[in-house]
Amino acid sequence: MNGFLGKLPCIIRSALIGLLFLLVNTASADTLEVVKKRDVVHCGVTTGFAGFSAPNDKGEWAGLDIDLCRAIAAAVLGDASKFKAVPLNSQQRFTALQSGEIDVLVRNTSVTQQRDTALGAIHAGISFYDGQGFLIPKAFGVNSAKALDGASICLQTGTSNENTLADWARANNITYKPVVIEQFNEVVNAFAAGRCDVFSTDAAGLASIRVSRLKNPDDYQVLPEQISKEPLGPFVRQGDDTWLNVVKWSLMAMLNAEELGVTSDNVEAHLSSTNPRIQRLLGVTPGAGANLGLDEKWAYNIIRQVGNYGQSYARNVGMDSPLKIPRGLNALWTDGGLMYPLPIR
Ligand SMILES: N[C@@H](CCC(=O)N[C@@H](CS)C(=O)NCC(=O)O)C(=O)O
Repeated sequence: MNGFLGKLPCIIRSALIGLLFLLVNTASADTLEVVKKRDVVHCGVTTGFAGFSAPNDKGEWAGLDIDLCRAIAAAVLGDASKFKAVPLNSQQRFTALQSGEIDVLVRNTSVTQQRDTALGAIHAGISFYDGQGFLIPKAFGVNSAKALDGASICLQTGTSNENTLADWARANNITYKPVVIEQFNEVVNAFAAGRCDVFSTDAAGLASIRVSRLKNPDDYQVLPEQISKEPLGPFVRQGDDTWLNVVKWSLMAMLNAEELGVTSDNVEAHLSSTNPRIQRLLGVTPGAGANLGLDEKWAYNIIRQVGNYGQSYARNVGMDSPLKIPRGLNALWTDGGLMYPLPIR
């Protein structure tokens, strides 16, 4: 089957595998029960993208996406460390979800109509709003993406970046030479060695590559334009609404906690809060946990062990991190951003 599938274009291959998966698995889809029995969440992440999912100095996986893996583990198993990071390159990620190798894909993955429908996958919220951009050596001497006509552009196989760039170039009458490489390390090395003029992927990813992968970050710049919307979020398998809810509401718990000013440091004190919203979030007033098939301390455990969304953002990609990405669209709606936590009631 691999030989036959291997000859098909990537999207058709993924769609076929998705269909096969759905036919085989619809009846037995109960990821929550599987995870509870296994006592560990299998979380699909990148092969190493600093700020989002990468091993830190101590060799432990860390990042904004990893914090969501940890949050799901805390909600379901009461212990944020009970997750296994399964590193996947861009090309492998949906197949790993379809085959059951992972329970959830938490990796800078853009929600698109095709991915949300035809691959047997469905998104469970947006954890980071991004847009596709361009990283160039300053010596290249341009300040606008429109000046990239004729450039060679490095991209990774299996990303939405390939099609988005092609659409944008066509619409703007720009020609370019795509240099498409499957493994992330190899794309970075190709760019660093000057085998392409430009690297194009999500802007936050480019900020991460610039700071963590290039020898002299100051010799490079991310161009100001973004050519697309890239709403990044976790994906689960279609047909498993209970698990979809667990993942979705774990993210919502982190956002609600930020909105309510509940942090990992003050959550203990908030247990005696008289605010009914905080009482429901922390399980002091029961109900939300039972609705999800979880312990009433599900959100308390997330906040205590992982923190709220703002804390996770600041330490991984924001001002307390090397990336220093402003909150921008990822600020709460009350601060002019798009993060609008759905109410827990
Ligand atoms: N958001 C885009 C791009 C995400 C993506 O996969 N980016 C590449 C960087 S070019 C990546 O994260 N690679 C890491 C890896 O393969 O481990 C998508 O969902 O396709």
